[in-house]
Amino acid sequence: MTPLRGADILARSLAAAGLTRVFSLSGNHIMPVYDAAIEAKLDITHVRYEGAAVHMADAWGRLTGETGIAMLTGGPGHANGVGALYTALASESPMVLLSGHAPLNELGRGSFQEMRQADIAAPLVKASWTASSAESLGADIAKACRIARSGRPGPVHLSLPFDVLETKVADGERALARAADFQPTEHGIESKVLAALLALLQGAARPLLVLGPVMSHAPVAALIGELAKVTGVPVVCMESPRGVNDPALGAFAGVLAKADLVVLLGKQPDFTLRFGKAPAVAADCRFVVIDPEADVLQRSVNNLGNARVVLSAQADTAATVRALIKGASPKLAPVWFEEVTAAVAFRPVAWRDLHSGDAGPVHPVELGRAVQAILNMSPDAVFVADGGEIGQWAQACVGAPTRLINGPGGSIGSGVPFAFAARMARPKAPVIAVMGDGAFGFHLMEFDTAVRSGVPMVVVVGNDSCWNAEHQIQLRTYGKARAHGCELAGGTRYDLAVAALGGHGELVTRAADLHPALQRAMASGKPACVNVMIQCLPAPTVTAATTGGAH
Ligand SMILES: Cc1ncc(C[n+]2csc(CCOP(=O)(O)OP(=O)(O)O)c2C)c(N)n1
Ligand SMILES: [Mg+2]
Repeated sequence: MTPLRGADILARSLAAAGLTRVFSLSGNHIMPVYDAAIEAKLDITHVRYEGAAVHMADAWGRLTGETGIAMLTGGPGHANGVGALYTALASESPMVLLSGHAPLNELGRGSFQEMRQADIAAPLVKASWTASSAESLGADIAKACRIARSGRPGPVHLSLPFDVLETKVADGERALARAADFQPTEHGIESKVLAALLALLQGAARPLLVLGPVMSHAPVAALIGELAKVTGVPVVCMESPRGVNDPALGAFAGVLAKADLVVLLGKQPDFTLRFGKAPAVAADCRFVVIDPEADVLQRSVNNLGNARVVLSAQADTAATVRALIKGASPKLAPVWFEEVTAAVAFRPVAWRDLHSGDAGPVHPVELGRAVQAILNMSPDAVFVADGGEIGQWAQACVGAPTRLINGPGGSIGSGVPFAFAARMARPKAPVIAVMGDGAFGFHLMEFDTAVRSGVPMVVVVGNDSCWNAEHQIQLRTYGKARAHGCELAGGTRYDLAVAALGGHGELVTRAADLHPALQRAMASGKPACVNVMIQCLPAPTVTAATTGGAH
């Protein structure tokens, strides 16, 4: 019998499941876990602000398919971190937030940093609870990871009372969780539902398969192309709060309006799909709704109206996609398939030859072009986009097999922690983030984390000295004379700030210098910031009808 502390049971259970990467900011309540991490061989990345640890665990979850683990201290540490859970929830990212917590034997008596932590996290996660004993900590962490990866993936919170972490369990080995206890459950699509779905696809003239955000995660993203190929039905994965007008989907809105059957696989007919109402979707378009969660399924059917939903069923998204790939015989509607493919790939012709010249500032399209050239050199490159208008430009102009964006939650600021975690997950791959100057400021200090950890990601700042997305709202809604309060200091040298933290900095004021600056940043072997002075433009709206031509 080996006596183990609760903290050892937690740390060793995580290690048994291969979850050794922990993104953390220390604090009194979790120091027993830091101590237990030595024997358990957990690798702790110590960040500079709690929200960054949560964003890193989110990115880790999306990139690896493992549960990302963030660990914060109790009270204010927990409170600082929970906001970042919203991004993970909306992007269906499997992660667990572990937070230290006041000891159970002091609760209600004014304990240090005592707070109703599980209640605070509850609306932002799939499940949220406080561990009640050292004996059950192994089962708790396994359950948290199982919930995070089952059904619609998402974040889970577990609070860790200090006395629970410190209590010694006489037969500690017996309390450890095993790798199998962490495995998610899968809920596949019933064969008769699959048959009905395939028949509906065959019978439709202009069908569309629309997938929810989980299908953009790296371990399953390649299934999107396969699904389109095998079924012969156009497939779109939606993960932007700009919805049908997501510039990364080109002129998709135009073809969506023509569809006669829209199959939603884990995709909710929410604001991003204009609730499925005309004119975004034709009034007589029929819907199939497959969703992992019964309550979401019901809400989706209610949003669309019973009469328009010809088939609805509960099943996991990736499992359904796999079943479709296995069961489908190709549909022969090449004209429609080509029309949708061309619409999604469509970008205004004028962008192709767009050049701002030597005077600068750089046009966002030129910035995108230069980043794309670097990403193209490596098939496992990761592209991260964040920020307001520049984020939209970047997403319209840059593509990569692995892309991480702040997602349907629409919360800016995660780009630096995302890029850091991506480079950690893929130590040999180029990782380039494009961010706004506003968004960049949220987690600038994580360059210190990157320098300490030797993680050389490249972050390109589209510097327009402005919170431009909000400035554009002011211009559109209230007029130029009433646009105020959204300026940032002119031409801030973010590159020098990063260099001061021990990273590599590049300043770019004209397009011709972009490519060499990016190359130097990549070659530096350091975490790098390429600070690009850009034009302050509204985000692109891509519609085939108004732009005349495609490339
Ligand atoms: C957490 C969070 N805070 C505020 C906002 C509102 N918001 C969206 S875009 C934006 C401006 C971002 O500025 P920047 O990153 O410089 O990009 P730009 O629009 O200037 O290209 C703001 C404040 C948000 N979406 N998320
Ligand atoms: Mg800006």
